[in-house]
Amino acid sequence: MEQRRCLTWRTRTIWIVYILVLVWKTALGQFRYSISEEVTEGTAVGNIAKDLGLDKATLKERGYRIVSGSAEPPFRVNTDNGILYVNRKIDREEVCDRNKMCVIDLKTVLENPLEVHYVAVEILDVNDHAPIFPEKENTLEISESALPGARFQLQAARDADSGSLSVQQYKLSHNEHFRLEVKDRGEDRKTPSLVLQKSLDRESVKTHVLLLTAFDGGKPPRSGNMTIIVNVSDVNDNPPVFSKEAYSAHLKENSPFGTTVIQVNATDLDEGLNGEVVYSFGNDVEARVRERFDLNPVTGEIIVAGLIDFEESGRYEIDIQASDKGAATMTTDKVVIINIIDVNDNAPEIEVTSFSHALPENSKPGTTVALISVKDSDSDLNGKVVCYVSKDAPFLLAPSLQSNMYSLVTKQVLDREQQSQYNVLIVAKD
Ligand SMILES: [Ca+2]
Ligand SMILES: [Ca+2]
Ligand SMILES: [Ca+2]
Ligand SMILES: [Ca+2]
Repeated sequence: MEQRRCLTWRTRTIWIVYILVLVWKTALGQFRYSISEEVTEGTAVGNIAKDLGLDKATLKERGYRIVSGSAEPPFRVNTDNGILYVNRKIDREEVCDRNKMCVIDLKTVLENPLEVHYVAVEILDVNDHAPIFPEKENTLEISESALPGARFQLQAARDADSGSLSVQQYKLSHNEHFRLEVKDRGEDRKTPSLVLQKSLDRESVKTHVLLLTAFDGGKPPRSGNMTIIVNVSDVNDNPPVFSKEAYSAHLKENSPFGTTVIQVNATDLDEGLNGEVVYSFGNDVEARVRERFDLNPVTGEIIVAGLIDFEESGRYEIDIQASDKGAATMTTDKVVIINIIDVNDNAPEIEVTSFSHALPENSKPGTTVALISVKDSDSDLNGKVVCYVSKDAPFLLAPSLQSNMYSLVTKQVLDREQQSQYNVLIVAKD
């Protein structure tokens, strides 16, 4: 009883294994062919008759066909010669996942009696795609204050082919400011980045144009390009610079209000507000200067705004500043020298110290009758004074040791009976 049950169990197991082997054999079919993608229609894939172990006549007699759901199957069998042919061009990238082995399974049947044979056709990749970037051009804005070592990730190129036929390396056109760094993230994902290796200066080069090239591993390799435009954005790193080392001007005293004395000019290499210049007086400029001069903040013109009197001040040294409008303002100082030119706006003044009593008529020639002093507030020639008296008068002016001092002396003996009084006119001229 025990023995019979054991026998039944063993028999059942043997049958199950036998059936499984049959199913496995049938299911896995047993031919495997391989062809390259993109081969022309009509390319032979394999000899079915031979691989089934049948001669052509038997194959044709029994009937052999591919059981396919698709309207336009990629393969066909010629039952006259038992060969499997390509029926249409096959694009590996269209029928398969990029990074998986590409196999097309065909279910075929041989009739009389009915047998199912699976045929696996592996589609081999060819390098029919070049790497391609998502965009032809990529624009980056990088501040000129970016430090060397700063990293800027770029878009990666894609290549529809698989494995070594997809993107393998990147190259960057030569540029002293940037180098390329490529991170390998596995599964054919390589990400390129720009790394700043030398500081940028917007004032020297505003735009850098780089060319990034991706290569696949084909023989020969195929490649794709992307233009990288780096726009260097400004920071306020330049102070205004005056166009002259020194500024000086001459101004006539009493010049009318609004007269332009001098125009200063400063430029700033930066961009926008960072490069816009305004002018102002320095903080230490005294009130008496501010009362006499205005400085136009936009044009840099110094304009007369008060009475300019040489006798009060012959020279002004004015501190001015040029500042940009950057957030962190940069300022440059300069001294403007204004020399005032004297004009003859003061008449000489005469002071007479004369005898308070009458002069005796017997006074000797050369007797001093009055002391004359002249002064003139102007300078140089405008302040030099000459004095004289009328030639007809019996008096003359004798210069004294002190400058601008004269003595009025008698020229001859006077006669009271002829003239008892003289009015002497003294003229002082600058
Ligand atoms: Ca490729
Ligand atoms: Ca391909
Ligand atoms: Ca600036
Ligand atoms: Ca700048």
